[in-house]
Amino acid sequence: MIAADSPTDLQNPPSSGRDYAIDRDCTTLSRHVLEQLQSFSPDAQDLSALMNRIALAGKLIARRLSRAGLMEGVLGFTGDVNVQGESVKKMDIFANEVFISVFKQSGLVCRLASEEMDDPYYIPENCPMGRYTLLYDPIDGSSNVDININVGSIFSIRQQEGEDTDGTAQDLLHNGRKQLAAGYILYGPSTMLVYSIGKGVHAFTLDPSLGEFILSNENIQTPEHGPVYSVNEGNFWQWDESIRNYIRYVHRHEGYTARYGGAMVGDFHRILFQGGVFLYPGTVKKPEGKLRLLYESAPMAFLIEQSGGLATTGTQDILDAIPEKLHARTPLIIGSKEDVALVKSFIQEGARDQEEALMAKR
Ligand code: FBP
Repeated sequence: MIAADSPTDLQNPPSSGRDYAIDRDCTTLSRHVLEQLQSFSPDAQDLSALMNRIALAGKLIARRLSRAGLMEGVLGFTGDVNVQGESVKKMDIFANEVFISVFKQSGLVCRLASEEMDDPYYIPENCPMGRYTLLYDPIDGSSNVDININVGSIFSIRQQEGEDTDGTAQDLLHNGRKQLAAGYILYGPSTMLVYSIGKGVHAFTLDPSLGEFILSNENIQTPEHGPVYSVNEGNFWQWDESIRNYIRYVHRHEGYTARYGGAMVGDFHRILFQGGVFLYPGTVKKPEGKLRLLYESAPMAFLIEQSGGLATTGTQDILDAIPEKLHARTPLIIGSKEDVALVKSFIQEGARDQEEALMAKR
């Protein structure tokens, strides 16, 4: 079996090719979770089954996306506005319902909270024995859906603490280190599922002929530095001077290249494997930024810390940030250690300049 402590190059199998290929083809997600936990305990079985249900949701959404252009009434807007104040896409609602459906009759997840629902959704038949809460963004990169550019689903699993009798999910308002597992599904040329249970980051590729997610990259390590910077420069004049100075720096220095796909999952996926930094800073209008902490930024921060990278709000690690409400937003700077540290140095310098300017006024 594949050694868990070394990034295994799964494209160049060891000598006993035949056994290895069979073994690789049998390394499904649920099996990999159990191997990671090295246990068949009820908790391990539950987490493995939970991940398998997320994989099923991914397959159902991938199938819909792959045929959306040939089907009536699948693309476009619903005409509604969600709790974020954003116009809702039909695919957002479809994907949201899929995640709810796959957990029905599971006894696993009692409560689901998503970008598309004002309040958490309870699956009565799973409560109270279902001790897990699933937080998710059913379609990340919604602006890409109607033009067939990659999108994703982001998920985070937490233990339910307490009864949450008033349904306000106060027990979820804790930092990201409380996550038991996190990951995303990328709907791109191939469909990939990337996850972590706190034991490294691993990627699975959907094999349509098997209908199974098969292990394709194990123990992914994000390079210390990468040439890519990924940010919507259209917001340049809305940013704090320190972020503008960082962008001016990469514009003036060799070796940097811009990549921004409009879906954080896709931009993050590139950086996870090839290094670099993704930024969605706060703006004058939205100092707290755009991306949601509990089901967008915290799951990605959980992954990047496991792959050797960093994730910050600019002033604290994303995994230490505590949301004041379910749909709280946060500025996000995430990626390779050196590149995130460079952005932070500009922010700290900016803070020092502001401090000195204030002192000078006194
Ligand atoms: P959604 O989850 O509503 O799609 O919002 C998140 C997101 O689409 C990210 O995936 C992406 O990085 C960002 O918003 C794009 O925002 P903008 O269009 O302002 O650059």
